[in-house]
Amino acid sequence: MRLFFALWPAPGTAAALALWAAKAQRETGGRAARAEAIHLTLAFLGETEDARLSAAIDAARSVRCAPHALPIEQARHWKRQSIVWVGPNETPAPLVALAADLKSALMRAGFAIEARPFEAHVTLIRKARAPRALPPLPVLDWPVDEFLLVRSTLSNEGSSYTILERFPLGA
Ligand code: 2AM
Repeated sequence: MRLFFALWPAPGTAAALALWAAKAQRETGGRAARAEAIHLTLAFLGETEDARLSAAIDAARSVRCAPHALPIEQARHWKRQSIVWVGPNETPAPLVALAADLKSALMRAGFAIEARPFEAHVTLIRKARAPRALPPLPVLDWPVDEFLLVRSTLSNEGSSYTILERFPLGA
């Protein structure tokens, strides 16, 4: 199974982001994310044996984090990855801690998590050319009160995602 941990926006926020992505895509070409596929990756496990699923769930259950908000304040194009993403100007401290604690717990459980630092970003367009300008972002509300373990299935139409487990954040 191809697995990752992520934050998922509420349907209204996802719809607003998808609408923005469709507008931005006129500038950049490429493939805009479907509303139901929009997420922020916290930790990417990649191909994982079925037998290791419960170890990943136990590791995630050990993580503590206060609920907070994810501000969506900037939209950027990354040339190297050819993506357009949106995210906060500065990653909120609780989210930095959540990603770091999750990564540590997963590593202690024997998962090989990549060393590259966490950069909170929500990919909205893939295979995107550099835009002259991106449309202004709408005002969005993305409360972070849980994180998810998600299975990614690749197909010709792109990735589809199945939520395997939810981890509520407590105070
Ligand atoms: P991306 O949006 O920056 O491409 C599901 O595939 C999620 O996991 C995507 O959000 C993707 O991030 C991330 N992802 C895919 N492959 C990855 C990898 N090899 N390392 C880290 N994150 C990855």
